Amino acid sequence: VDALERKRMKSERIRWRHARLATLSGDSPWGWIENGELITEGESLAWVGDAAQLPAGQFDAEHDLGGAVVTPGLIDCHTHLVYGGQRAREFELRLQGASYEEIARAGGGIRSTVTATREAGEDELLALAQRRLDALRAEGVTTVEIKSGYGLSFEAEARCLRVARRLQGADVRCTYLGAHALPPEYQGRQDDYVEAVCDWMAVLHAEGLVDAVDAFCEGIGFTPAQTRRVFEAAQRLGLPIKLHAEQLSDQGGTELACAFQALSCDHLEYLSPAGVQALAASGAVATLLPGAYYFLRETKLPPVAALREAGVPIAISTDHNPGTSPTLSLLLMLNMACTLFRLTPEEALRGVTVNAARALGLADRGQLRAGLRADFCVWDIDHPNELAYYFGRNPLRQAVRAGRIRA
Ligand code: DI6
Ligand code: FE
Repeated sequence: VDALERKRMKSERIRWRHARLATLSGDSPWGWIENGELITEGESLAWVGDAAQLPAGQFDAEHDLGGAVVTPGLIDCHTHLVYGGQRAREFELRLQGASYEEIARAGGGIRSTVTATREAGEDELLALAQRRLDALRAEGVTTVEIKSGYGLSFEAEARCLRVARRLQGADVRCTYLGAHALPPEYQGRQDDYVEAVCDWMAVLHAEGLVDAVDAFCEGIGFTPAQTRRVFEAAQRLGLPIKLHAEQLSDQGGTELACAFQALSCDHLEYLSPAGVQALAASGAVATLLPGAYYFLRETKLPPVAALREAGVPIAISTDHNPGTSPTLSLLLMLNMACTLFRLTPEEALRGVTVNAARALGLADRGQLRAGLRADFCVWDIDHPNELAYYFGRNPLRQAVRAGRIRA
């Protein structure tokens, strides 16, 4: 595409008519517009509204959506998409009674994926991750967050982040999760490893590979004091933070993260009332991960009613990873968020659009509204509640990313 053609595409005005819009904007249920239309201008939404109010003007093209339901493009705001190998054997061991933590302490778990990831070349990791991303994309994901954390050396973390940056077909936000587990070469030297994680962070950031910083604050992960050091390093670099918090126990990680203006705290099964209040006061998003809850056969539910009561925005994500959530279906997570966590279908959809955008600090997407990016999905359904109703069925007709119909 030459420069002139690019310029033409940038300003192309396209009318998308005969749509039923779940804008998720405003206060009405679903932000619903029954006789809706969209106008895109290049990569952005120029107008969204009722067909009766369509502004006059010329269009470069028109698409008739035939009354289909349109939602914002889906956002998977917490994944670990780049890694080598898989852990089906560990799943078998857990089915025979071993716990996730026992396996981790015995040197399996995250560490076994670290070994497989270090052995894989960059192009091999890219091919594996691209296939996983394509599966997410097939259900309407237009933006995805991807964490490092299976390299755990400077070189291997950099390789995983480079792979994330090279992926095609969705907007990728890269999160540095060096503090995911202790690599074997640092055995017995946790604090030295945390120092290394902070040193690497500055270099990786200088190379343009980091959009946010995360840590695993847990008995089998890092202590609140160590997590604080990671956050301080992020803060010095001006990087936003997120946290794997209160997944297996209440460590007070949420309160700590909120003191650093975290974008989100994720998992939260063991979140205390004080943690709920910290989230509410700071405005951080609570990201719930029903896939990990299900796959670990957890019984302790995150405090959804308290979060709702306190007005904490709730996001939903796959947490795709080989150990605790090997799913590649964000739509399945909508269903599980309702059946397991008792979210409403509307809350679940907000969790993978407007609130997921907020969990990534992205103000330019997540709703259908003039001025935002033209990322949207066209679904073969009659009502948006069907997105959470089906499981194992994909009603996506087409996805539009930055104004372009995706291949
Ligand atoms: N919590 C999780 O559920 C994943 N990471 C984390 O900190 C699991 C990672 C794995 O088991 O490979
Ligand atoms: Fe995770």
